[in-house]
Amino acid sequence: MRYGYFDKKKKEYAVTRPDTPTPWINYIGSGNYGGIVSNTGGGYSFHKDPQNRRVTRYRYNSIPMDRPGRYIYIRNKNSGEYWNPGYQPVQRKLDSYSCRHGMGYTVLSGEYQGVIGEVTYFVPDDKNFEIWHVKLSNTYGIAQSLQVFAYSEFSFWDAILDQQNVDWVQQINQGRFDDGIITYYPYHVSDNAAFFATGEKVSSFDTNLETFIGKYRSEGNPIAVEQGGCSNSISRRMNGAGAFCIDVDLKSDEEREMVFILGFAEDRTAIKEDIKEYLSPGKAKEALTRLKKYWDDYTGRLSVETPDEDMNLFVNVWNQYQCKTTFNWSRFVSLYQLGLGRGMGIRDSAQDTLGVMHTIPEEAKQLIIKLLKCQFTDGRAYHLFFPLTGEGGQGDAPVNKFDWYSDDHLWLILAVNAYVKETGDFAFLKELILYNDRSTSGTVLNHLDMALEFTRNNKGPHNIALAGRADWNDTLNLDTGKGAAESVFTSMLYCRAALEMVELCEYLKNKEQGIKYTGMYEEMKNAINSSSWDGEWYKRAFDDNGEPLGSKENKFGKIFINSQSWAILGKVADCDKADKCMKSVDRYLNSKYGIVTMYPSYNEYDETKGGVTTYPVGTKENGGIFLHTNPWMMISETLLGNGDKAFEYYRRILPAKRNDDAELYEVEPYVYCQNILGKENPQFGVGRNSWLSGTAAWNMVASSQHILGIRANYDCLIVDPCIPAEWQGFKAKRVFRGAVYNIEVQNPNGVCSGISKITVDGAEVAKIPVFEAGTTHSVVVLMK
Ligand code: IFM
Repeated sequence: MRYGYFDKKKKEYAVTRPDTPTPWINYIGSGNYGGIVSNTGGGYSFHKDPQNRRVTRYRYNSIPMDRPGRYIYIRNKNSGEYWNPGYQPVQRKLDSYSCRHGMGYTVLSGEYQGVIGEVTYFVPDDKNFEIWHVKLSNTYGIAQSLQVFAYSEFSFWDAILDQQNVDWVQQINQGRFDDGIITYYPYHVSDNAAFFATGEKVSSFDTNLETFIGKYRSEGNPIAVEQGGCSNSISRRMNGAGAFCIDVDLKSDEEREMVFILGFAEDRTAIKEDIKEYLSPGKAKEALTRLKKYWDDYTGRLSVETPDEDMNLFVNVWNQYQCKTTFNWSRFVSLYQLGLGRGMGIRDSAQDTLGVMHTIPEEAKQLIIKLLKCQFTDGRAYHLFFPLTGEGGQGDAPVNKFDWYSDDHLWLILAVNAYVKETGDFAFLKELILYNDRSTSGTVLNHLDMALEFTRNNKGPHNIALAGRADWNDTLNLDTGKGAAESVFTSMLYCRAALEMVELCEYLKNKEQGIKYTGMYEEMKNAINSSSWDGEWYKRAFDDNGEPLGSKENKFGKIFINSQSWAILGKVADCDKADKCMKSVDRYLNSKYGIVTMYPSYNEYDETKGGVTTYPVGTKENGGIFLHTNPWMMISETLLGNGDKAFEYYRRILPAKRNDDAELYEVEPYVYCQNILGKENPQFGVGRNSWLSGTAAWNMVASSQHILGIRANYDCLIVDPCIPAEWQGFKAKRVFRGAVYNIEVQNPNGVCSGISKITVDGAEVAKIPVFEAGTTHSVVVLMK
C-alpha cells in the first residue's frame, strides 16, 4: 500500500494519509537550532545539542504514538468542535489531509468543515528559532468565527535530567509572558530561555502545561481548547508550555496568515529584537524562499540524468538531503536515536563528511577538525563527542582495558583525503590541531600518521588488528578480557587507510613516508591473507580464544559481508580471491531487499561474541540487512568492473523502490533506513531506524563516485563510470572547485566499464583538468 508519492517538481514527498506505519519524519534546521517534525506534527526541538540543549519534549515509546509535537488546534467558536491540520493529537477525521516534506521544511494541511488549515515549519536563515507559518482559509461559503491555539511543551535543557529528576525539574520551572513572548527557563538560570512568540493579538495564553491540558487529560483534549480559552497561567513550578489562543473571524473565502516562533535564546533579553523581522507572515515567507534557494544551491552542485528515474531522484535530491542530516546529527538524534547519551560518533561523522564533501567541503573541514581534536596522542580516538561542549567520550562504561574501538581513528584518514581531493587545500595537512589532552598538538598529517601507528602498535596473535571493544560493528564484542581478539575488518580498513596515505604521499612527493605506508599496507595484507582466507571468502574476526568468526567451520556466522567488501576496498584480495568473495556474498548473503550482514544468524546469546547475539535471528547486525554495508559491496563490484551487479545492489535498497509496499517496509521511502529485517526473520523486509545511518553517505559515494564514476582527485576530476551494460550513457553536472562541468557519458557498445576517449571543450585529454572557478566546461566521455 502507498502512503504518499514523490512530487519531483517541488522536490517534496507528499504523505497522503496520516496513519503511516511509523511516524514519517523530516528535519528542520541546519545543525544548530532544529528539530524533527513528523507527518502529523509530532517531534521535538533542540539547540546545538539534543541532550544538553533540549527545547521541547518528546515521549519515546508513547501510546498514542508520536507525541507531543508542535500543535495547531483550530476551534469553531459556535460549535466548540476543534481539530488539527496534521490530524494529531485530536485525531478528528479530516475532509482532506496532506503532509509535504521538503528540504528543511514541512507543510501540514488539513481541511475540516470548509476551513483549510495549513502550517509550515522551518528554521529561517540558520537562526536559533523555528517559524510556524499558519494559514487559514474559509471555503465554507459563510463567515466563520474561529480560534487558533498554538502549543508546544518545553523540556528542561538537560534532557536526561528532565526525565531523571522530575521533582527538581518541576520545582524550578518558570514561565513568563510579556508582549507576545512566552519564556521558559529554570529558576537558577539568568541568561538562557526557551521561548514561544507571536506577533498576533493574543486573546489568552498559558505557560503552564497542567493548566493548558488539564488534569487527567492529554494533548488530544486540552481543557483550554475545549473551553475556548487559555487561563493566562504564569508557571512558577510544574511543567512548562507555550500556548497561545488567537481569535480569528473569517468571512467567506477569506484567508488569514499568522506566525508563531519557537526557539532558544542564549540571552533572553535579546529575543524581541532577534525575532521581530520574522513575525510578519510576508517576511516569514521570504525566509522560506531563501531556505529553498539554499537547498537548491546545496543539491545543485551535483545533478544527474540517468536512465533510472529513482536514481536521479535520490542522487539529485533525497540522498543529498539525507547526507546533510547525517552530517548535522551523526547518529545522535532521530526517532530511534534519542539524543540522549550517545553524542556524535567519531567514526560516524568521519564517514558522514564523505557524503557532503562535493558540496560543502569547508563545513566538512570544520567537522573533521572537531574529530581530530578527539584523537589521543597515541593515535586512537574517542568514540563520540558532544557538540555543545566538544567533549569526547567512549560511550558505555568500559568493559575491559581495551577501552577503544579499533576503527574510529582510521576513518579520519579517509575523510581528510577526500577533503584534500575535493578542494586541493594541501595547506590543511600542515595545520596544527590539538589532541584531546588539549596541550599537545600535531599537524593534520601527524594525526593521520598516528592513527595508522595506533593500529600497527595494537596487533594480536595473527599479527592483524586487535578488536578492542568493537570495530565498525558495535555489537561484535569479542574481547572478554584477554586482549587477544582480532578484527579482520579493521585490518582491511587499515590497509585502505595506508593506501590512501601512500596516494597522498605520492602526490606530495614525500617518498620516505610513502615507503613507510606501503610497508605497513604490505605487512598487514600478508598477515590477513595468511591468517584469514577461508577458501571461498575471508573470515571476519578472531575471538578472545582465537576462534574464528565468519568461517565455514562455524555453525553460525559462517560468512560476513564486511570482510568481503573491504578485502576489495583495502586491496587485500588478489583477482581470484576477489572474485570468490563477491560470488560468495551473492550466493549466501544477497536477498530480495538487500544484502544481509552475515549468515546464518546466531540463534542464542553467546558471551564470547557479545552484543550481536543479543539480537533475534535476522535482526540488525545478526543477519539483518544493515544497509550501511551494502554500498561497500556496490563499490567493490565497481572496482572489479561489474556495473550490472553494482547497480543491482544499488536498486535493491533504494527506498523509493519500497514506496508501493510501505505497509511492509514501514519506514520513510524518501530516505535510507539503518536496517531491514533479514531473510531469516519472519518479518523479512520491515525497515527500522530511518535517517541517521552511514548508509546515506556511502550510497552517495557509491552511486555518484563509483557507479557514475564522477569523483574528485588532487589535480583533476575523474569520470570513470561502472554502469549497467544496457545503459547507453548518462548526463551529469558537477561543480568542482567552483567550475561547472557538464558531463556526457556515451556507451555505444553496451559495456559496464572502461573508457576509450575523453574530450573537454572539444579537445581530447588524458585527464579532466581543474579549471578556474566560475567557468563552465563540457566533458564527453566515450566508453569502450
Ligand atoms: O558502525 C555502527 C555505528 O557507529 C552505529 N550504528 C551501528 C553501526 C554498526 O554496528
